[in-house]
Amino acid sequence: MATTKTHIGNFKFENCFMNAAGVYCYDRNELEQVINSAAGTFVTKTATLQSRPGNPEPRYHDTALGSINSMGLPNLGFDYYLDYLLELQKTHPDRTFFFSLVGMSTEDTHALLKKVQESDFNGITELNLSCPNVPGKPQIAYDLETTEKLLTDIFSYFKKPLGVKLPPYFDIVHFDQAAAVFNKFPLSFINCVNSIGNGLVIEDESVVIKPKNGFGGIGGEYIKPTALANVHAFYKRLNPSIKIIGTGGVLTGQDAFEHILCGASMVQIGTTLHKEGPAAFERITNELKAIMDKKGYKTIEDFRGKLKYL
Ligand code: RRO
Repeated sequence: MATTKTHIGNFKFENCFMNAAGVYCYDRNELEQVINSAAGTFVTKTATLQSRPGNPEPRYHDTALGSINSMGLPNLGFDYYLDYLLELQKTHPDRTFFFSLVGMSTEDTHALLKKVQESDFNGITELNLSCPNVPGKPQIAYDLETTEKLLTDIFSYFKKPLGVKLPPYFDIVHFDQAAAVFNKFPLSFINCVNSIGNGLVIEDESVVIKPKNGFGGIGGEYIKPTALANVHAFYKRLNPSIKIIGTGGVLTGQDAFEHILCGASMVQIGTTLHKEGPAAFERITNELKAIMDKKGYKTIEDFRGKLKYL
C-alpha cells in the first residue's frame, strides 16, 4: 500500500497530515488527542509572550461550506507551550512537533524567538505572519517591506529551523514579490494559507460572530482554490529547500491529493478537524492512500508538484 510519509528538511514524519494552528491545539488535552490520532505531528496554537483570553464570544462559527472565526489569538502563553514541547522531547524523542508563535509587537516577536533559540527546543518553529483578527493589527505578510526587515533581523540570531504562516495572496505580481523576499532567507518552509481575512457571514439578518461586527477569517471549502493557487504559485517560485505546507479546504483525500500535486510536502486540516474531530486524520489519510493506490503512486514524492497544465 502507498505511504504518506514525508519530510521537512531533515525532519521525518510518518504521515503528511497535521492540524492547522488554531484547531485542536489550545492546551495539552487537545494536543494529546492529535498526538494519539493518525496525524504525523501537531502545531500549537500561535503563542504570544503572555497568555491572552482572545476576543468576545461567539467568535467561531461553522457554515455548510466552511467556517468564520475571529478568535483574537487566545492562547496560554509561550511558557505553557514550550514546557509541554520540552516534555514531549523526552517522552516522544523520535517525533518532531511545530511551535507556532507571534509577538503582539516586533519587540515581542524577537523576544519570543530569542527564547526559542536559547531553549532546548529541537522541533520546528512557525512564525505566524498572518493573524487577521487582532483589531488594529494588520496581517504582517501583506506588508513585504516590514516582512523583509523582520526576517533579516530574525535570521541574524535565529539558527533553528523556522517557517512562516502566510495569508493568501491574490495577484500574480504579489506572488512574485513575496517569493523574492522569502527566497532571501534560509526558511525551512512556508505554510499557505491562513484563513482568508475579514470575510462576513450572515444568517437571516445578522452576523454570526461578535467581534469586529462579524468580520472574520474564512476557512473550509470556500478557500480551497485560493489555497491551491498559493501553494502552487510559491512551489514554482521558491528555492526547492523551502518546503511548502498546504492548508485550506481539505475535506477529503482528493483535496489533500490536489495540495500535494500543487507542491505541498505536508497538509494541514483546520475547519474539517474542528467539525469532525481527530478521527478526520485517519479518514482523510485512507482516502488519499486509496487514490495513490489506484494511480500506482507509492509515495507522495511520486506526484508532488507534478500538476498538469493544458
Ligand atoms: O486567533 C485567531 O483569531 C486566528 C489566528 Br492567530 C490566525 O492566524 N488565523 C485565524 O484565522 N484566526
